[in-house]
Formats: sequence, structure tokens, C-alpha cells
Amino acid sequence: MVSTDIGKIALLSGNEAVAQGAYEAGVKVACSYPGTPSTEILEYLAQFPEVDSQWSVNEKVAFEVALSSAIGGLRSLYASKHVGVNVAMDPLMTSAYVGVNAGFVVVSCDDPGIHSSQNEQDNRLIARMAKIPLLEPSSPAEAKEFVKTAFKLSERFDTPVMVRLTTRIAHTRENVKLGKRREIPQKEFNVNVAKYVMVPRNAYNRHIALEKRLLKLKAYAEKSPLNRIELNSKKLGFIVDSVSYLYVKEMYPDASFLKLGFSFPFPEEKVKEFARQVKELYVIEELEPFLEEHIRMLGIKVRARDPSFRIGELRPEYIPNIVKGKKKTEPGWTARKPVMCPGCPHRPVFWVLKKSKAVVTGDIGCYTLGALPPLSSLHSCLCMGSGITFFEGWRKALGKNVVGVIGDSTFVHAGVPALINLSYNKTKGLIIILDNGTTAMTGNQPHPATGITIKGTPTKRLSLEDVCRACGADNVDVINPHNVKELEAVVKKRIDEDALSVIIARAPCVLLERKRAGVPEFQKEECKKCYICLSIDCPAIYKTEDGYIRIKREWCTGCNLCVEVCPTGALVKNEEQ
Ligand SMILES: Cc1ncc(C[n+]2csc(CCOP(=O)(O)OP(=O)(O)O)c2C)c(N)n1
Repeated sequence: MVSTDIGKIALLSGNEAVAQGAYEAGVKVACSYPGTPSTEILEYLAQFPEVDSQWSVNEKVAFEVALSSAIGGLRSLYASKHVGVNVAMDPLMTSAYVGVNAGFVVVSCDDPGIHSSQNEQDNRLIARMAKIPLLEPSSPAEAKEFVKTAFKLSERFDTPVMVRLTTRIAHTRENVKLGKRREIPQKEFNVNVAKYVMVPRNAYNRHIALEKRLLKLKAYAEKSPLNRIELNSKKLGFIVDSVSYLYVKEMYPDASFLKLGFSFPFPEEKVKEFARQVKELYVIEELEPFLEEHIRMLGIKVRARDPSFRIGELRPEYIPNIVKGKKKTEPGWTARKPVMCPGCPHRPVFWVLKKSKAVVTGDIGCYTLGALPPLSSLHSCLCMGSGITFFEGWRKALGKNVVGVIGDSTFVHAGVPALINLSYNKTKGLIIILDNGTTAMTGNQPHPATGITIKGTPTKRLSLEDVCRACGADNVDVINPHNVKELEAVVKKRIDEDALSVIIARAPCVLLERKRAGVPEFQKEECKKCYICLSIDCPAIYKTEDGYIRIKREWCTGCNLCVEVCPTGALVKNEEQ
């Protein structure tokens, strides 16, 4: 729950602090598409009635709605995970040309260590490429203040400003003092074709204006208090940003620091000033050598970080080895295998696909877990929407017995144009939309096909069946995947028919509707110890020491998939509720 109790100390995550900062800065419009580690920013902002918040259908749409609101005169915010910024890249790359009018802040939450993403790109490079200022807070309290500064900078220099967090800052909690919201009057909007219509000549002129702006921003970054020299022992100096500031300070409390909070345009003079004052200079950063390359270009000698440290999350205990020029030694932990929940409606689909021996092009969501053994029946996952586009490529390359799968939220995000492409280019075959009525992977956010907004209010519900038909699907079957036999029969029928077919496998995510039916009975005398029931990878079933099967009563939802797959009748449906 948000609080508007001014002066109150609240324990906020970095994401909540970003939202709080935006709220206090008078933000009027906020747009996002969910994604770890950025999701909570919009969930928090949506609780303030003053903020027109939305889950947009994807990040490109979110970016354009927020940017245009700012151009129209309302302070606006866009937030997404790092790869979400890729989806918004087209408008982002021209946004610095058109400028903003009212303040526009772009929050990118990067995921070093790939805790929950498809890659670990470093979006500091994107800020540089898009030629927009880059602010990098090191903690939640800083995140709140940096967002407020970002709105001011955005208006002062007429540019989008990126605030970049990483998972560790987005999800760490810190005491933050709540401030008062400043109501910012709407800025006047004037039609300005030369500024807002990016045809070649106008864009060329705007590029000239942008380069001039960057020089002014660089001069500003040199003096900005966000770039701070902390002089201690002059023997050892560190140039740091983001989370590396906290980690290095913990490991080398007596060293001197140049803490860069405003790291693009790069404050070259400040860096030179710091380098002159310390004997040995190190640059400690996470992922790409973004600061290091800038500093080298100034002719300043810094010890190269071993490239092994470009991979994965920075950890405090790595820092002495970075200083010594050593390679990274990977931590020796074993990750727990992720698994679909007991009763998950995706599980029967992968069971059926496994039996079909199809090659399955997959996408991103809880259902990507279908790739893991023992289900092992999802064979690609690149980015959102690629479950359908890869289907098209693999149909061309591999011929029949290819199936494409995609989640409902992902279908709305990026699957619709891909389905149109299939139909337009006369591709036949089967796509399965795994419709669990939510964006489960990122914590059950609503999307257009749920008919609910981010504020929890009802809205028009997008009909996936109608969309699929309108996109050109010849057959659209809606099936409850818990009816395994029916699902299997329809998959068999559609898989290599001379038609473009979509099966909408529709049953709610168990975390949304935790209905519990009776736990199946186990009949020991019928069990032949074939363990087919274990091959559905349900966490509620396990093998006991005597080689038989048990079901954890407290975990089982009574979905009865184990009953369906048991060939000997050892697992029997329990009609009790
Ligand atoms: C470009 C991009 N945006 C956002 C995400 C975060 N993300 C991963 S999967 C997913 C959607 C999952 O929902 P759905 O497709 O309905 O599948 P479910 O998890 O419900 O099975 C999201 C938002 C991402 N990985 N990439």
C-alpha cells in the first residue's frame, strides 16, 4: 500500500522508490509492460489516483504513449526491463531528436546475472546510442531523488532522460523519507512541424540541435552533484557507478572514490581531476566496460578488468580479484530447478506435445519451463513473439510436425503480427496459445484479454478467438487443457492439416484461482513402478523409498493429470472436494 504521509519513513524497494520519486515530481502519465526486475514500478504508481497508469500491450506502445503525453504537456514516465527497451528502441532512437516539452523519464531495469531474463545486456550503452542523459542511482533512496532530478533535467534540456537500475537496486529495500507531491501545471503544447514531424530534412536539423544539446549536457554533467569525488587515501582510487559504489566502499572503505551518478554525457573533466589526485586508479563496474572505455579514450591509464567479469552480476567478493587483474572464479552454488506449479494448466499441453514428438518453437513465460526435463518438449526461446515467428522458419526448414506455442500475454504483446505473417505468407500448421488468463511469469498482471486494467477496473476484453480469426487462422479451437484426451485428439488432428490452426488452451493459472479438488487415490497393487506419473514433472508427486508413489496432499490441486497419464489405473480420481 502506498502512503501519502509526508515526512514518514517507509521501507521502499528501489522500484517503489522510483515510483515514489515520480509521484512526488508530479508525474501524470505512466506506461509500462511487466518484466522482472521493473514490474513493481507501475504496480506502485498505479495506486495513486493522480497518476494515469497503464499496462500497455508492449513496450513500444508504452514508450510512445508516455512520450507523446510529455510532448502534449504532461510529465510522463516509461519503465521496463532492459530487453523491454529493445522493443521500444524504434521510438527511443528518435525521441532525443523530437525532445519532450514536459518531463519524460525512461526507467530501464537491467538484469546482470540473468536472474529472470533472456540476456544480460547493459543499457548504459543504449542511453549513449540514443544520445539521452543517463542517471545511475546506487540505492533506493538515491533512486527516488534521481528520478526527481531526471524530470527537472528532462524539462531543462528538452530531452528524455534514462534512469538505470539493476536488479540489486530495484529489489533492495531501504528507508526512504516520503515527500510532498508537486503538482506541475500542464505545459503548453504548440504545433511544431519542424520539431515533431521527423521527415528527413527536419530530422537532420533536429540531429544538429541534439548534438548542441549534448554539449550543454556534458558541461552540466561536469558540475552535477550526482558526480561526486570522495577523497580519502590518495594511494588508491576507484571510479564507480550504480551498485559498484556500495560494493567497493564495503571492501575498500579507506580508498578515494569518484562516484558517477550522471554517467552520460561522460564528465571527462571530473574524471581527469580525480585521476590526477590518486596514485593507482581502478574502474569497477558491472557488465560492459562502459566507464573503462570512456576513461581510456581520455588517455588515462587504468588496469584492465579481466573480460570474465563482463559476465554475470558483480559481487563484493569479486572486487579484490578485479583489482589484482585475475580471472573470475564462478561461485559454486547449484541453482534450484524451476518447475511449473502443481495444477498448472501448461503442464498437460507439454505432456501432449511430448507424446506427439513434435518439434516445438517456444516463447517467454512460465511455459518456457516445458523445455526442462522430464517434459523436454519446448525447443526454442529467443524473445517475445518468437514462438510464432520461429514456427514459420522451422516449418520452412524442417517441414511438418512443428508446433508453435505462446502465452496469452505474449501473444498480445508480439504474437499478433507474427500470426498475421503466417497467414499472409500461406504457412500452414498449428499454434497453441497457452491462455491462463494472466501474465503469470511476472506476478499475475492483467492484460487486454483479461478485461481488467492495472487499477483493477473492468475494461473491454480482447477476444483471442476473434483476433486469431481476424489474423487469418482457418481453425480456432478453444480447449480446457485439463481435458487431456480432447486436447490430444485436436492436436493430432490439426498438427499437419493443410490449414492454419490455433488451439487456445484455456484454463486459469492456479495462482489466480486455487481451486482444490480431491487428491487422487493411490492403489499400490495396481502400480507397476513405470514412473510415467513422474514424467509430468509435478512437484506434488514423488517416489518413496519403497519405490512406490506418494502425493503431497498439501500441494496437490486435484488437476488429475497424473490420473490421466497412469497406464495401469494405480492413480484414481477422487471425487471428494
Ligand atoms: C521484451 C520483454 N518484455 C517483458 C518480458 C518479461 N516477460 C517474460 S514472459 C512475460 C509474459 C508472460 O505471460 P504469458 O505470455 O501470458 O505467459 P505465462 O507466464 O502466463 O505462462 C513477460 C512479461 C520479457 N522477457 N521481454
